[in-house]
Amino acid sequence: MYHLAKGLYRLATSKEEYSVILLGLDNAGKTTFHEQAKSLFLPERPDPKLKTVPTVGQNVSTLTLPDMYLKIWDVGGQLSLRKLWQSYYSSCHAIIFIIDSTDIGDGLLPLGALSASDPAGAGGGAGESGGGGGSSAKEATEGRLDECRLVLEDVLQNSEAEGVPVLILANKQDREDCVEVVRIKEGLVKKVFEGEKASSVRDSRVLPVSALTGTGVREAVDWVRSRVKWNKESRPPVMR
Ligand SMILES: Nc1nc2c(ncn2[C@@H]2O[C@H](COP(=O)(O)OP(=O)(O)OP(=O)(O)O)[C@@H](O)[C@H]2O)c(=O)[nH]1
Ligand SMILES: [Mg+2]
Repeated sequence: MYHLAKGLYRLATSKEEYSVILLGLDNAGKTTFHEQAKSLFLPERPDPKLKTVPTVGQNVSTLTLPDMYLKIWDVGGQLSLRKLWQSYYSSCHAIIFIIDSTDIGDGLLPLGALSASDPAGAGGGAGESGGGGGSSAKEATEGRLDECRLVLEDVLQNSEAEGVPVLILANKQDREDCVEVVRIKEGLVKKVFEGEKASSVRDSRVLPVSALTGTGVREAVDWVRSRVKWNKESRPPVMR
C-alpha cells in the first residue's frame, strides 16, 4: 500500500527534465547567460553574478519551468576544454551556441548585400535557403570569425548531436561595436548549416541577445523549451 501511494505521489508530482548545453568560444558570454537565466527562472530569483571568470569545468543548474525542469550545463569554451564538450552530446536535448558579436571581425557581408528575405534577421531557421554568400565573406581578417565557424561546424557534424535543436545567440548586442544579427545569420550561420549533412534535420534559430543586460534571455529559454518538447520522441526527457 505504501509503495502504491508513493508511486502515485511520484506520478502526480514528477516532471519531465530536459538538458541544454551552452557552447561557444571562450569569452562568448555563456556563464553570463547562465546567470541571467537563473535569475529569471529560479524560484528564489538570485541576483545574477555578472562578474564572471573563465569557466574551467562546468556550472550546472536546474530551472523550474511550469511544464518541465530545464537543466543547464555551462561549460568552458577555452580551446583546451572544447574536447570535453562531446561527452555532453548524447544526453543533451538542445544546444545553445553563443557567439560574441563583437569578436567576429569585419569580414561578414555589409547589410546592403544581404538578401531581403529576412530583414529583421532574427526569424526562421538558421538552415533556410537564401542569400548571403559571396567571396567577400571569406576575407575575414580580424576577430575570431573563422575559429567560430569551425567550432560550430564541428558541433553540428558530431553524430551524437544529430537532430538536436540548436539555438544560436548573437550575444553582446548591447555593445556599439557589435555585428548585427542579420549579418551573423546570413554570413556565418546559414553557411555552416547549409554545409551540414543533408540527412541531418534539426530545428534551429538565430536570436539577438545581451546576456549582460538580460535582453532576449527569456525568449531564448522559451525557444528551447518549445523545441525540446517537439523533439521529445527522438530525445525523450528524464522523469524527475
Ligand atoms: N557588453 C557585454 N558583455 C558581455 C555580455 N555577455 C558577456 N559579456 C562579458 O564577456 C566576458 C566573458 O563572459 P563569460 O560569460 O564569462 O564568457 P564565457 O563564454 O562563459 O567564457 P568561458 O567560460 O571562458 O568559456 C565578461 O567580461 C562578460 O561580462 C553581453 O551581452 N554584453
Ligand atoms: Mg564561462
